[in-house]
Amino acid sequence: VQPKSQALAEIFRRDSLDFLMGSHDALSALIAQESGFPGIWVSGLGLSAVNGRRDSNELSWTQVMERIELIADRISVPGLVDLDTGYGDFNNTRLAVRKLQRIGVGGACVEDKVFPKTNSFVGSGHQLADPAEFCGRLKAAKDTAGEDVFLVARCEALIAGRSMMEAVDRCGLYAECGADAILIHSKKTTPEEIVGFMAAWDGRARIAIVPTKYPQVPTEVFEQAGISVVIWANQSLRAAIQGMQELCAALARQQTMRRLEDSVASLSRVFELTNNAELELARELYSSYLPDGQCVTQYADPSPAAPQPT
Ligand code: SPV
Ligand code: MG
Repeated sequence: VQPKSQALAEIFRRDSLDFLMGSHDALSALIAQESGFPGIWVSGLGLSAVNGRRDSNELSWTQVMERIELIADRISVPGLVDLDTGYGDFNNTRLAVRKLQRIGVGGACVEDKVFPKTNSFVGSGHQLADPAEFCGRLKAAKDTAGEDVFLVARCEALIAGRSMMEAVDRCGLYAECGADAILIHSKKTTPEEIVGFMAAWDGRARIAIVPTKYPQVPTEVFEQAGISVVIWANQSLRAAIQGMQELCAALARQQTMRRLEDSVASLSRVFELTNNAELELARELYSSYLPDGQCVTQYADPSPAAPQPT
């Protein structure tokens, strides 16, 4: 089997525009895979939100890694993990990337802000990392995991209100430090910033975007600008919230499932997603097994009778 890091590299290398679907747990990742997406984005916002936490590094490192492992265990497509800032300095970043290498999920995305992170769409005046310090994080990540983890450097310069020149400069540096691709983020509702970046970018590395704040922009605009990968970071999370909210509100009102049953997934769909059929097959194979020609000799049970309660 092709390593997932290579599969991710191929997605970025292709000339056609590709899409990574956001996930926040194994179930959403499985649904994304089943829908035909060639890879998934493991969203930091999503992992936090489904646990009722803010996207401010409130989940511990081990809590995040446990969840990533559960996701990676169930999917065959590669996952690009949102590693936020790398959880600290170069040392924290390389340890996190080494863990992803062992999990074998595919890729890591590290952003040029400081720990604890702030979601790009929350507040203003975001503190950018010193470029050389961030480059150290990238170099440490690359030196640690090499080709085993596809490394994406995420630039938050435009989010922090810095100039286009600074954004392009930073991304150039990040590519030189060994980033396999660049994610350029924008919170504008129109495509000018992203298109402007692409016009100024020298193509040193492939570019990914996260069009959360500019959903009205047609995909052809991204294609013509030369973007390689679009990440639908949180659409699945928001769809799940909407679905649960609508069901809960209706059921609280109606106090019966009579008119609602058809609006939710069936239990058999749940069992299909968790692949219960495989367990049935495995049970037939393994729940009782003897090699050909072998039999079990029956012996008398020498254990004393259990004492009776008085
Ligand atoms: C995430 O999904 O956690 C992201 C993308 O980082 S965004 O929230 O759009 O910044
Ligand atoms: Mg994030």
